[in-house]
Amino acid sequence: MGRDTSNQAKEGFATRAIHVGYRPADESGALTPPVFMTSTYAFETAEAGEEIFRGEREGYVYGRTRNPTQALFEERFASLESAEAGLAVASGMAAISSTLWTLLQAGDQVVIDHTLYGNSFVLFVRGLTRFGVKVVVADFTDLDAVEAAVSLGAPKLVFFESPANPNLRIIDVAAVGRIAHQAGALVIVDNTFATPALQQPILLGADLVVHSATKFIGGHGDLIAGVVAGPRSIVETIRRQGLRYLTGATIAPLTAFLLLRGLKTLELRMERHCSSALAIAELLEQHRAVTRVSYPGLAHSPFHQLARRQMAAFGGLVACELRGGKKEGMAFMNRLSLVTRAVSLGDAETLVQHPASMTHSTYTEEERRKHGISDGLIRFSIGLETLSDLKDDILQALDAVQL
Ligand code: 4LM
Repeated sequence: MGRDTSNQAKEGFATRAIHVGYRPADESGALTPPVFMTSTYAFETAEAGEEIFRGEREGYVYGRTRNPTQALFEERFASLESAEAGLAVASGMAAISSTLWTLLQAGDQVVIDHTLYGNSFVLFVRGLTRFGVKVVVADFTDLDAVEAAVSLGAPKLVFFESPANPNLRIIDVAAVGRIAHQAGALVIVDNTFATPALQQPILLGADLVVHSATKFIGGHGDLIAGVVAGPRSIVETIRRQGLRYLTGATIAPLTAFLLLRGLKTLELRMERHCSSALAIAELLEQHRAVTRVSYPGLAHSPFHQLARRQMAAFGGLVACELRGGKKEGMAFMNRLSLVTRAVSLGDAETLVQHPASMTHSTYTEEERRKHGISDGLIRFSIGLETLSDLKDDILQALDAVQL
């Protein structure tokens, strides 16, 4: 499915999202690349099979590790992340766990930011710790704290999200990267909230990027998938170990096809997610029922300047707290009628959820308090609906909150 790639570095993001790796003439003329629904691949001869297994010859072996539809998505996605190579897997958690199982062993130390998606957090602090990995948790918005944390041992890797789930803290990717690299650690960034349309961590100094492709990359709330991108040698090691025999968390060919479809409109969708999110953040801020709004696009956000430096726009998620707290927040959520009460994000539909009892319920109450995930926090994933309809729904629900 090769396409002349000599021009690709010069082509724009949306062009690459639509064209990298395939042109109709490569196949039957079909505008859209085929979906290869196959579990195994024929070897031309027994010897050819042997050579492919030994890595002496290019070729597909078995569907657990590679499929042509998946390979096309991986090539295209790597181009968008400015990475050498990509690996698509069954979920965001599969991307993270396949990566960590490959890179870590008992006795290693890692340093993580103190707000991560709830299941990423417990994978580190209650999963990997069972197998002898030491996990140091620090507030990555404080570079002195990062410095202190990496100097506690010789960390193998640092891991963080920016914007971070659920409260949209922004981490200085370049600065954390410098500190981590000085300590000899690999830098892994979960880029789910930004997507490569808004931020390319590898250009800022990160080594590896991981994603829940379930979210904005798929973009339509109809699949579960994950991606890793970075240097070819590391990504292929994750495929040969993490995916092949440590997790076996293979992406389905049809899901890879849907991700290719999602990529075509990613830049366009992100523009709408971001402009509507800013408008909703401003609307929330002006309402007397709201005590706090977290959105890096607001000029007075403590993260605004940093976000402007490292992101093209500020993302589709907005978090807020209501006067009173959790009870009023829940009542507000129950009043919404167009906005859907659901976890996940990045869909066409606007979603709202309560992190303390939902996506971040894996944290203990004390961890949530220490890590700044308040009980009253409400998180919106702003969708693609007509903005005035979203505003009307949110306003009527805020007006109904009893203060
Ligand atoms: C949610 N998030 O927040 P899969 N990394 C980040 C995430 O937000 C998520 C994953 C990885 C939510 C799911 C319910 C920053 C998930 C995990 O769900 O395994 O594709 O991704 O609402």
